[in-house]
Amino acid sequence: METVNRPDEWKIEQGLSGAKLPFLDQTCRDTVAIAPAKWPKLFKDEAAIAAIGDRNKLFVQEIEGWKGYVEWEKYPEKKKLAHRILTLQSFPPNPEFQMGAIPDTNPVLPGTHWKMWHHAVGGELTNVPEDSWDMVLREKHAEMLHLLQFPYNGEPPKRLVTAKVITPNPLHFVRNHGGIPRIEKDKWSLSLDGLVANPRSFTLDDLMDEAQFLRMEKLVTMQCSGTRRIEQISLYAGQGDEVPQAPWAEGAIGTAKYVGISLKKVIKACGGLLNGAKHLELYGAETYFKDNQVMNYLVSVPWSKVKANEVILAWEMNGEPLPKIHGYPLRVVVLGYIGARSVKWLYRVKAIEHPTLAPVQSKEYLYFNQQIGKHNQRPTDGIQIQEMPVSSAIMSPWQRQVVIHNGKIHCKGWAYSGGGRWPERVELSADGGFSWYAVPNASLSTKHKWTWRTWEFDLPCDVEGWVEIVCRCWDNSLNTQPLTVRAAWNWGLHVTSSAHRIQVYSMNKSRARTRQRLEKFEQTGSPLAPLTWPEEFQTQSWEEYEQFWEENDPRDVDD
Ligand SMILES: Nc1nc2c(c(=O)[nH]1)N[C@H]1C(S)=C(S)[C@@H](COP(=O)(O)O)O[C@H]1N2
Ligand SMILES: [Mo]
Repeated sequence: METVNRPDEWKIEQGLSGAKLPFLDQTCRDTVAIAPAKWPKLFKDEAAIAAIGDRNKLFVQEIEGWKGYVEWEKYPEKKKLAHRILTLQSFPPNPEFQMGAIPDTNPVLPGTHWKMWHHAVGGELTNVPEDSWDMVLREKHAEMLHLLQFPYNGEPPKRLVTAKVITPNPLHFVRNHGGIPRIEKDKWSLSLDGLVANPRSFTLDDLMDEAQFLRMEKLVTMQCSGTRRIEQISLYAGQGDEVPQAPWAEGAIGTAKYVGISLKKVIKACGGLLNGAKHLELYGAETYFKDNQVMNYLVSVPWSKVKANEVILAWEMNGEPLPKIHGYPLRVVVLGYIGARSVKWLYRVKAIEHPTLAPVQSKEYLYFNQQIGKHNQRPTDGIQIQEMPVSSAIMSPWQRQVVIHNGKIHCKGWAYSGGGRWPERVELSADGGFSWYAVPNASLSTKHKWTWRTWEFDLPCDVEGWVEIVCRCWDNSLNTQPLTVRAAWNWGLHVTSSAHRIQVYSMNKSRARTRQRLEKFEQTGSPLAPLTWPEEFQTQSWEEYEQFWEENDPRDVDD
């Protein structure tokens, strides 16, 4: 007899290949299995695309010296042409990783769609994917974990996330929604328009004129609201935002000293806002794609935030001009808000009445409640994420790591709170969150209003075997973190702010028997790692075994 099941049947039944699992529709008299769709055959209407015109003329560099910048917001007609080109053809799927295996590669995900969309629109965007990757290799550290090659999303490895309180520029995480424009500083200018009294534009020299604008220097932690998303993905698949749900670990956070000026002062220099202006729409120069539409990267921040001098226009990062990948020549830094509002490659600020309708603001970076999913979500069901809640993470040891210790496991990590709150206390537990130890103040880095605190701690752990180490933070408002990922899970896969849990195998060498056993491994040359390698020696002599039963009651008794 031959087996008739598909070879991966067992994995499918066990939910290990979730994307291949049929849906069960139990709403009819007989249950119907809905098989996963196959990606449709690709099509491309070459003739219709050619008829639209010469893409090298249609989609040109808007301003000389601004490589990779195509202006879309001013030209609705041009947007329509790009949309038509994108709908006259189809594209292959991105790899499934939320309900399947994550590739063993670095870059982890290639961003197939995004590369092809750029190539399809062509013109100035033709070389953007390749150009941007070159820039990554030039500006970032050789040990970066490239989660998504294009648009580039990368974080430092855990070992380096908190190695320094101030993150060196090459190690600062990067989160892009498109390419990396290359703008010459002397050709750059910023325009302010919309509901301002006197619309005008500024060169970088204008903004750097200290007689006009007071310099600001701030130490700021920037956190992407996708930080630690992998914990939500590992639990359940979700939508995330459009850029293939970058499977961030704990490294989408970094701290830098920025130099610049307050956006409020620049608005003042334009004669202030007109009546009704409540939001500032911020424009980034690269091209973003959503639903076959092209656009520039747009978000908005409330005037109240700007008025408090908490929105900075920055040109310097850790004593250097902004790296190109971080927004050169000028970016926004919004203190205490999610990274998404800190627009890079800023070229325009427009005063408007309401939060922008641009999709990054209105359809992404939303925090849904748990009854909201793919089949009932509306953008208005989500809270637009601005300030991040209090959070923390363990950077050492790692999930599933075996730790040999003398009764205390040495742990390292970070803690952060948004909105100008800061970590007051960091606590760790070695028993899944039953008993907690506070990290002494001396083991936490200095407090600042807008930054994280890094920490180290020797966590008492008596037991042998698998333990769950948990970390949580209390901020200065005494907010703390939900205890489980499930409690914070949401369809958008944002704001993974639950207490950080890792499972670690504890080998406690302060116990005589463990110490002796470790010596035995050494004497016999029996490999210690991996944990599952069988011991190559007896763990008890027969004499000891028999002696035990002589001294103790037998296993079973007769009456
Ligand atoms: N123009 C532009 N600005 C942007 C983005 C972008 O894709 N384009 N990404 C935002 C997001 S989501 C984050 S988390 C931060 C990341 O900043 P970094 O790449 O300098 O670390 O930039 C924000 N500013
Ligand atoms: Mo982000």
